[in-house]
Amino acid sequence: MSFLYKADPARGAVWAKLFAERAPDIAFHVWPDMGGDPSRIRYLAAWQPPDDPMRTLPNLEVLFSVGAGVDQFDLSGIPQHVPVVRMVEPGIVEGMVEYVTHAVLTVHRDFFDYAEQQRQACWRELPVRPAASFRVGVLGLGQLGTAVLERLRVFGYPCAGWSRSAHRIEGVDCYAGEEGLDAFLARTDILVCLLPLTAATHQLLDARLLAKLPRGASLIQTGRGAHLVQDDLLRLLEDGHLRYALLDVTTPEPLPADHPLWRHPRVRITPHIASATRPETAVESVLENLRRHCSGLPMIGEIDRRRGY
Ligand code: NDP
Ligand code: OXD
Repeated sequence: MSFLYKADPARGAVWAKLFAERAPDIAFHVWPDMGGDPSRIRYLAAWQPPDDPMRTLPNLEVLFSVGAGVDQFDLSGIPQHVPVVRMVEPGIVEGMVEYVTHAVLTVHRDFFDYAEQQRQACWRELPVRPAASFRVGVLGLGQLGTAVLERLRVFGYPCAGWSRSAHRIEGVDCYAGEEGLDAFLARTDILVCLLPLTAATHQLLDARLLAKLPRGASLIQTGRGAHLVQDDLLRLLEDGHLRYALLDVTTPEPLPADHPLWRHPRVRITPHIASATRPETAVESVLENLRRHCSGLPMIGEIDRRRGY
């Protein structure tokens, strides 16, 4: 059986080494090398599949995303009989927990103000507010949102989450669906977006939604750029409704050098690095799914095409 990897070639080389150690019977290729015969490729792990994927790989059986999201795929070119699997693996979870924890602490412990004070060589203590006074709310209770909340809870932040279907997480107030959204927003001082990008979540974070947060709330955006209406964010930051925004994803990526978000004093931007798949654990997860696929079992992370995630 042949497996094709089509994403960052340096990471591909690490995957190749891990496959050689852990599954030497699988012929592993890194795009554009397809082992001379593309019709032998049965499995593809990609960030972007090749154009016209089924013409290029006529015997493809499974499409794996090398990331947690699948919104980068044009699913109209992938026939229904080819399952699409997002990345579920502990490495990507750990990275996101670290990023969001740092972002929440940045807001809570006044690191925006201290950075400004440092620019002015100003040595001034600000009052420390307890974690209990920052209510954190996470949009999305999947592998990432749940892990983030479980960690933040330990710091003493009052924690809540919002999802499409009802969830129960110890120590976290769970809200669901449109009917739960307003109450969730009204109790949230630090909003974290960890939703997948779908037709239902595209531009969800607009002025109407963000205005439902309490005055002085902050946004941590680690989902996808297209969740957020950036002009609305700028307006709400200007009129003081929102205090800070920490953005790991933007529209477009990279954000153009002259975009006003870059220089906004209450915005922090990182270049889509909140978390990434870790090859060691990702390969383990893909190999487990290959075993499941070969035994006719459902794979972990298989997406539901009607929902889009
Ligand atoms: P999951 O599929 O595990 O979880 C998605 C969650 O979002 C689920 O709880 C789901 O609800 C909820 N959801 C989806 N649609 C809606 C909706 N319309 N209304 C309410 N809730 C909804 O995804 P992951 O946790 O693995 O990843 C989430 C996203 O994080 C990725 O899709 C990607 O966009 C982003 N990401 C960003 C990275 C970065 O570096 N910036 C890195 C990795 C991921 P339910 O539980 O009811 O199904
Ligand atoms: C992902 C990402 O979806 O890195 O994994 O954004």
